[in-house]
Amino acid sequence: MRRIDILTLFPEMFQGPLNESLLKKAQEKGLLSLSVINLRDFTTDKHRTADDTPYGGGPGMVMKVDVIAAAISKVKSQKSKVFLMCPAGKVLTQERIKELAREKHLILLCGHYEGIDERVRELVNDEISIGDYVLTGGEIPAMVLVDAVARQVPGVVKEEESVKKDSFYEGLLDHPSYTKPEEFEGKKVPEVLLSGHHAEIERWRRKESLRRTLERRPELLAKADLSAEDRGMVEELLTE
Ligand code: 4GO
Repeated sequence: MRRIDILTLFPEMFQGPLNESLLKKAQEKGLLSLSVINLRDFTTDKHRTADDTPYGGGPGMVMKVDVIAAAISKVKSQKSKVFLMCPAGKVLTQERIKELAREKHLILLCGHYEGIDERVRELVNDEISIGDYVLTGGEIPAMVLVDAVARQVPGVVKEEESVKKDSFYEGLLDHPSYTKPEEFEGKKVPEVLLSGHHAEIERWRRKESLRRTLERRPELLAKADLSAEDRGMVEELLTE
């Protein structure tokens, strides 16, 4: 059982996406245990102050280190890894997601407002960003991380699908998919997919996956470790 604790000033934000679809099922099946912890519960003054004005002046509020430290201490054990969701962190990749999915206990700290007290950075194992843009808080990035990690946990996504993804289509963009109708506004489903020739279908899918990666994300193709057959297909694509 993987455990993920989310520390936030806005626990209500987590009522939505994490409790639907595959993530809901994963939690029901006991594959994943998600807890959302309200940072405000760790304040000690009568106004329940979780953020304050920045020393040296300037706009906005800064989240207090003492409140965050108390929350981390409460949930942390020897098996925990603590991550701060912030735009200055390392940008998430599928590779990083797979590493995170092997951890027993993740603690995700969501900053909000202008930022967090600098001393919080010493309380975390690492800082993670979901991309090079600034958001109002780390809550949506935490949800993105939870979703991507959850689908790496065995049993969350249908087995055949996840095996394929992990071993075969590694590092490449997905092949195109089609469902009924066979023809829509003159656009037909590729013949090979209706043929029933399993080996041919697999070859076509692999080639389309390579094609798409080559066209849209050539830098991914350079990093992927391709088989001799894959490289043959790339050669074909380059001469088409
Ligand atoms: C994370 C947090 C963007 C990301 C954030 C990101 N913005 N790109 N905003 O993953 C501290 C106060 C950070 C607001 C937070």
